[in-house]
This record gives sequence, C-alpha cells and structure tokens, in this order.
Amino acid sequence: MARGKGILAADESTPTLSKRFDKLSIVSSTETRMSWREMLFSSPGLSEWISGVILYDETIRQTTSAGIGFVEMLKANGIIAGIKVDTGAKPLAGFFGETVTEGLDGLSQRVEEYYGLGARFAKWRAVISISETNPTPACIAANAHALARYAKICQEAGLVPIVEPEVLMDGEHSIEVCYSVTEKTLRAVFEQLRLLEVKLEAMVLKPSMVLPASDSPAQVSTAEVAEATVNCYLRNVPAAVGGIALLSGGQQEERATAHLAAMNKLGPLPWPLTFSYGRALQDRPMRIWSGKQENSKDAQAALLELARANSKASISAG
Ligand code: 5MM
Repeated sequence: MARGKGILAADESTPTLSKRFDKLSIVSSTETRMSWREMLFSSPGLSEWISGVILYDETIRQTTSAGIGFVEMLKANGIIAGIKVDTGAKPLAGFFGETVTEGLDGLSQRVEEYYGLGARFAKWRAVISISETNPTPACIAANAHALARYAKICQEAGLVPIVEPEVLMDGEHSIEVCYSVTEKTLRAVFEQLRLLEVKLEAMVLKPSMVLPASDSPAQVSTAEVAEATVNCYLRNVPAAVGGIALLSGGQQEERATAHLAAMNKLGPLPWPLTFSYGRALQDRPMRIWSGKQENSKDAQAALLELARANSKASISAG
C-alpha cells in the first residue's frame, strides 16, 4: 500500500494461464510459464510502480533461468512476494450456477510452508455472479465465511491476507444491480471478518468496481463508475482497512486505469486506493511477447508503461 504503488496479480492457475496462452498459440509448459513470469518480473525498474507480485504455487517453487528462486529474485528487485492460497471456485452444492471458493482444509500448514518459502502476503478470491436468480444469500454467506476463515489463518501465520470478493462483470445487468450486489457482498464479508476477529489494519481488500455488466445496454461514463464505486466502498468498507487494491475484472486496460484515476480524484479517501490488476497489466505484454524471447524487451516496456499509468492513477487528486 506504499504511495504510488500497486500489485501485479500473476497468480493465474495453470488452467487459466494455459487458456490465455492458447489464444495466442503459445505452448503452455512448465518452462514457458516460467519464462513468461521471469520476463515480467525482471522488467527493469518495475518496483518503482509495483510493490508486490502475487504468485501461484508452481511459480513460488520455480527458479529462473539463472537458477535463482522467484521470491529471491523479486526481493532483490525490491518487490514483495505474495501467494494465491485458494484452490479455486467450485460448484456450491444445491445452488445452480453458483460457486464457493475452496482451500481451507490444511490451509494452516500450507501457509506456514509458504511463509518459509518467503511469501509475506496471500490472496483468496471469492466469485459472485449475477443473473435473474443469483447471487443467493447462501452463496454470499458461504463465500464471506470462507474469506474470513482464510484471512484469520493468514494473520496467525504472519501473512497479510488480500481478501478478494469479485462480483463478475458477465451478463447484461445494470450498474444499479452491480451496486446492490457489491454492497450486500461487502457487508457480509465485513460481518464475517469481525466475527472472526480479523485485524482490519493488517489486511488488504481486493474488490471489483461497481460497473454495468459487459453486455449491458446501459453503459455509463467513467465519472459515474467512479462515483458509484467510491460511494459503495465509503458506505461498506471500514476506514480501518489497510488498503484497497482493485481488480480489473476483464475491463479494457485504459478503462481500468481511467476508473482508478477518477476514483482517487474524489478523495481524500479513508484508505489508499490502488490496483492489483491481472489482465489489465498483462494482456498487452502477453500479446507482444507471444512466447518469443526476442520480444521480451518490448513486452517489458509495455508492462512498465501500464504499471506507471496505474501508479499515476493511484495518486491522482482532484
Ligand atoms: C490472475 O488471475 C487470478 C485468477 O486466477 P485463477 O482463476 O486461475 O485462480 C485472479 O484472482 C486475479 O488475481 C484477479 O481476478 C485480478 O485479475 P484481473 O484480471 O481481474 O485484474
């Protein structure tokens, strides 16, 4: 949450990263996934804009082509390593089309191991989708409870938990519907965080923005998204929370940056409001890289440009 810095979410599970590689005809293997991430993390000067990188289990155990572990390499570059500890969103029994994120079994042991491997923060993503009938109160409650259990376990092990309740942009719903679902979700999450006595100062919230769905006929301006999102957080996120690092959720990268800047212009806000983007930082570099070593410099330049723009957006003032 250092001023002007954000987080790079490079914690795609192997199936997700393979899907992204597939679209660009990049072969997905242990080696290509390692090369991709080595190229990103070794971008010269990245730590000027990025303070933390979220890793996936495979990456935290890998070494770079120079034989250095990724955590050590990031540390040498002034970046803190984090780790995704959930094991994915799985169908919620009895509730068609909804999921609950799993991974609590054995989590205490796993986080202890990750701490030993050098991770200093963690991430768990809950997924809430919107349709005519969803989300149900059951889905919100089950995910909120799991997020709070995870956060408490992390804090006990000395890791800062990133609590990520993502309301998906898929569908045709309006910004008003997104607002109402995001509000219900945040209320449930903070109720559970309080119940489990999670220290709010020692956690980071990673929420989705309040937006119309990607296929909604009622698209709105950047200012309207910023106002709805900031209002929703002001009403539902306690001021004690250490910081908010937004996800991009599949928005076009310029939109994600413009929204972040417009939100900060509505400040001063009670918490630092920055970014923890995955696709909005990596899509363009991945297209440029395309699995070819000779494109690395250009791909790194694209990452640095996006990171710098979002850093600027995280400190813009009205
Ligand atoms: C990087 O992608 C993460 C999801 O990976 P899996 O679905 O494979 O578990 C995801 O949690 C990501 O950290 C956030 O959604 C932020 O990424 P976007 O692309 O939404 O900014």
